[in-house]
Amino acid sequence: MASATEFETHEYEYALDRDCTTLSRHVLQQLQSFSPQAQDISAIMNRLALAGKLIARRLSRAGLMENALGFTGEVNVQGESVKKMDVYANEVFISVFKQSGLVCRLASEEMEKPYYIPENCPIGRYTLLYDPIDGSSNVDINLNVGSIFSIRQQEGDDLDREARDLLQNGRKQIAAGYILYGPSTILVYSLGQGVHSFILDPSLGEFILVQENIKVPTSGPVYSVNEGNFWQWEDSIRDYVRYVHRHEGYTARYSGALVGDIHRILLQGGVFIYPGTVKKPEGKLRLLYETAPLGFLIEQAGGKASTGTQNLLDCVPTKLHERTPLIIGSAENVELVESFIQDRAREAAAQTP
Ligand code: P6P
Repeated sequence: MASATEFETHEYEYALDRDCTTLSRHVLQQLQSFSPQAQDISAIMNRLALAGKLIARRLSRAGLMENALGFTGEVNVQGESVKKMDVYANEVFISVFKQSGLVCRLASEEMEKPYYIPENCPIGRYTLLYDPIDGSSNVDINLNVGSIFSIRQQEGDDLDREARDLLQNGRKQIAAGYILYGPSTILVYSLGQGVHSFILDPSLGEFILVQENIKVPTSGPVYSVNEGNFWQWEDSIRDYVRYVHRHEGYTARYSGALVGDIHRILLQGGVFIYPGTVKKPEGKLRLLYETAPLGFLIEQAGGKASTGTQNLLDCVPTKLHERTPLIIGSAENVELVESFIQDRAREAAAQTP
């Protein structure tokens, strides 16, 4: 029962109102409409929330369960060893969206080809692209991992198994976001009208709004990169890392799981870099369900996302699992990295006969 003081100071009303700003309500507020598409997006976001709850529950119990952790012994289309949690999370998304009636096609890091849900196609003209568990190497050591998602309109012919309509730039995304499984489970999303975060309240089973219109600081102290790859990088990235080593005010943070590293940058500022290497100029991260959704979010939060030479949201993939280098975060920090790339490019041009 609220005390008289709480009533007088309206803390009670605030707390109740906050607890009632759930994800589905927020999406409809965002779209300021109850149109069929608004209701579709709200329902899709609700299904994503359900997937997040199921995965969060599994993660919290995995260490106590037989056969929940460790590797399956399989290798996925990325050439990466598959964790049991990768398979579970991928199946969760399929199951949750099969029942949704809303999504016609799922494209996942874990599946070579898109997964069609034909019974949904006449109604749900949407494709969900996702990385079910990003950073799964962290799962067995109880460190944070994440899910990344992107929603696009289904434009292609449903029988087009090459999904050529997905091979468009990141500005075609209707919505994008991530779920961070950490000390609490956080869902961050954007419909193109700002970036907003929700925390899962297990006692309610709801994601409750905690921050609206998040803005990434224009600059920040953090640089997040795996310096173990230093000698595989182009000279320009090495130049940048030498610069931050020699200048005050920088600090290195790198968790090995993209979503947690991006969430830190979103809130505290700085830059995350996963560059290409001399041998693999395209880098490691995948465009359609990793770098493009995160680029969409960070740009919505006032930051920048780049391949180093191109705005990331302008990248047009030639294949579903296309990879791109990623430089993402505070505008000033991203521009500083890009300046080293431009300097080296000018030097190279000047030496070209
Ligand atoms: P590295 C995880 O495998 C992942 O895709 C991202 O979550 C993470 O940022 C990156 O790869 C880590 O890669 O080469 O530094 O171990």
